[in-house]
Amino acid sequence: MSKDYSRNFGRRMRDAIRERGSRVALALDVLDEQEAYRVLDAVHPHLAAVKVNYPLFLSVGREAVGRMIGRYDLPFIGDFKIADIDATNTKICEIMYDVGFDALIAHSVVGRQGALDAVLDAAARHGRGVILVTSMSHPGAKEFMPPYEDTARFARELGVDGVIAPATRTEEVAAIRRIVGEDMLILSPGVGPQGGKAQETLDAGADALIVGRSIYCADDPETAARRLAEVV
Ligand code: BMP
Repeated sequence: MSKDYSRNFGRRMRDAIRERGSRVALALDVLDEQEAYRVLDAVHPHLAAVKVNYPLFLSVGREAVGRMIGRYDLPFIGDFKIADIDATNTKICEIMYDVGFDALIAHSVVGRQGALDAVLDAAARHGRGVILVTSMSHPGAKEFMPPYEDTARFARELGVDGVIAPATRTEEVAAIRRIVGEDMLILSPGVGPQGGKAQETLDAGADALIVGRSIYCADDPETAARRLAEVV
């Protein structure tokens, strides 16, 4: 077991889902600041969280992302799929929690000793969350990644706040829910262009959907986000 750390992020996400009546986390993979604000201003009332990945972070930089996080009363998740040795992971986490992310996504495949322990320790120092990838939504996830039963058990052992499980294979979402229990968040990407269906994914046990292109590429992002938020 790793050091105990606050489970505030799980609570914060579940509060946001309840209070905002939405199970949608926006994957804000746009490439400029103006576009990011155009989308966020239109859709934020229909969101439970925002996820920022390399495309936006590398395009606009950390100061701009920090300002964005400060402007919306929503949990922000940093999706940098942290997967390095401890010394490097510590630096990445210190930077990203300082930027203001409420939780960071890490890969499970690097293991705990000399890798994820550093992520959990940084989360504990900052009182923030860690979300572990158990299984990915693309077809190639079946080529080399470990069995999802093993990564889900590992997530439970580590006591992370949540896991990523694929909306494109809802039988995995259901199995991962059985393994991780009811307390742990399951966030599921893959709805829309990747082929996953919102209702099926929530029915399988996901707490929230991670949705990008179906919202920010829509002619009317506000309507797209509202309709997704109506799926419960
Ligand atoms: P979209 O809805 O546009 O397919 O975006 C999905 C988002 O979720 C992207 O940010 C992608 O990097 C992320 N993601 C994914 O699609 N599958 C995974 O298994 C894990 C992810 O983080």
